[in-house]
Amino acid sequence: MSKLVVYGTPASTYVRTVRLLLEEIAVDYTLHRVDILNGENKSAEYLAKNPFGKVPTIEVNGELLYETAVITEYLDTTLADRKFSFSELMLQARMRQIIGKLGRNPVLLARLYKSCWYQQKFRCKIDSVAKLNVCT
Ligand SMILES: N[C@@H](CCC(=O)N[C@@H](CS)C(=O)NCC(=O)O)C(=O)O
Repeated sequence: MSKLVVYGTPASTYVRTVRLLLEEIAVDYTLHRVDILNGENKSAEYLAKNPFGKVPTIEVNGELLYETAVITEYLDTTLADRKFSFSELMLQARMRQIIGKLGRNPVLLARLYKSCWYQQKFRCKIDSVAKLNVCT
């Protein structure tokens, strides 16, 4: 696999989701900043990568992929033997549901993370969060 590129704004929860997975898998990648606050995501250059103008988009082996749930599924399958996915269909669906709602409602997300059920089922390795330094 050629070096992976993640296009996006570090603070975006969707971008963080993809980067957290990459940190967990321990794969080398480049973050190419596309700042949604100054409209870079609507530039012709970025729209050529993702016609919806949303972040993240990844580039892997010359292919472009967008939509966080699709990206994470692809990365987990190709790089981690689905270590971070569920085999049970309902849990798979719930994971996609959470990923789909990530950027929409941070308060709901915080509540989800605090719930015991989610902590047990989606035990994430918080160490990765510290590595990302998403504010810079
Ligand atoms: N369905 C997309 C949503 C991504 C998304 O909404 N990203 C936000 C950042 S958190 C974005 O690009 N916003 C810029 C805009 O809508 O102009 C995904 O799952 O990747």
